[in-house]
Amino acid sequence: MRGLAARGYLVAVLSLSSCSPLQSALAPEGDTADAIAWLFWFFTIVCAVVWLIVMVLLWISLTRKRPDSPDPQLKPDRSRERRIGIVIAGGIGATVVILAVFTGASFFSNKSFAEPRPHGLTIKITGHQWWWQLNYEAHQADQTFETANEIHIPAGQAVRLDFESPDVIHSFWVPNLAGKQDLIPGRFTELTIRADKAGIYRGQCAEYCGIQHAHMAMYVVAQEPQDYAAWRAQQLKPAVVPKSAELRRGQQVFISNACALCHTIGGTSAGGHVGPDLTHFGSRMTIAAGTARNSFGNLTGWIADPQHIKPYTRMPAVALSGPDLIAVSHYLESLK
Ligand code: HEC
Ligand SMILES: [Cu+2]
Repeated sequence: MRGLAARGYLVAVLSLSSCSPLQSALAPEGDTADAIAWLFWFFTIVCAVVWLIVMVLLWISLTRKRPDSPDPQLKPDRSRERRIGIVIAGGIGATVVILAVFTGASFFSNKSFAEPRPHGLTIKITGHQWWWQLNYEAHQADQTFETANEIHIPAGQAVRLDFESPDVIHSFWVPNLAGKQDLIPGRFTELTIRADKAGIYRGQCAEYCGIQHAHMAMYVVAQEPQDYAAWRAQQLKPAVVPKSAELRRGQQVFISNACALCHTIGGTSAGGHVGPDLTHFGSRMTIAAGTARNSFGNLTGWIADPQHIKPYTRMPAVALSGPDLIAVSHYLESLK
């Protein structure tokens, strides 16, 4: 037990010291995150300097030699009093100026990204307990599509995110790209993000939203424009048609069980809207909002007993025979 705890501690220290940029507001990769990181360092450095000055003054006043016996008449030394007054007034003045500069700096950097900006793509993001529904919007209905938890965007372009929540308050936070934005039931909120370069940026819900709040992660996958275009073209297609007997059986299992009441698979009769759209599930990196890596083993485990992997998730276990479970897992993995 001791050994395990010690190893856990070591892992924690190592991962902190390596300061993984995978999810860090201090490794900005987009304009909004730049502004926030700048603000952070500005506040930290100014406050550190102020603290140092105060500590030095404190040290001087504690160690300064005083006269052994005070003046018996206690006559105030006018010029000394004036000097003390100037120091105190200077301290108060400096505090007021620093606070005003801080307020201005946060106001203007917030203003720079809180206002709607010119953008290309708009994605509607709906926070559910405990996963993210993504609807890519377009002027033509046949250019729209739905996916979940993995937000692909073209690198270098501003993308607008429109937020909605049908249940409780969630908060969208991808620290490498931007600050937090709440998703509030009954209200529309928005955020414009831009990733400077291609990469994968992890984020997670940042407002406690129920028991599986910690398992409500998302990934922003910023791609070179041509890679993004290829991904988008693939997402617009209906699900691939099963090519083997095993995959056909998997599709049949999906359609003839409760799965189809909660999930959509484009091009099939499965049209439920309770859970994530699975039309291209096989192309996603994770299962259940970052809870597990998307692998065949994890997927069978998830379908057999979702409550074990993510207790209280809104997906119930559906009783399937062993071969049916394997077939449906193969089928879902084939949906690239
Ligand atoms: C009552 C509705 C419901 C039923 C029935 C249901 N699911 Fe789900 N499913 C969900 C919800 C809700 C989620 C999101 C869970 C989460 O992330 O917390 C989910 C998540 C999933 C995921 C992960 C998707 C992703 O992108 O992360 C897969 C795969 C999945 N379900 C497959 C199935 C299969 C196969 C069946 C039938 C055997 C099934 N589901 C039955 C509601 C349901
Ligand atoms: Cu949450």
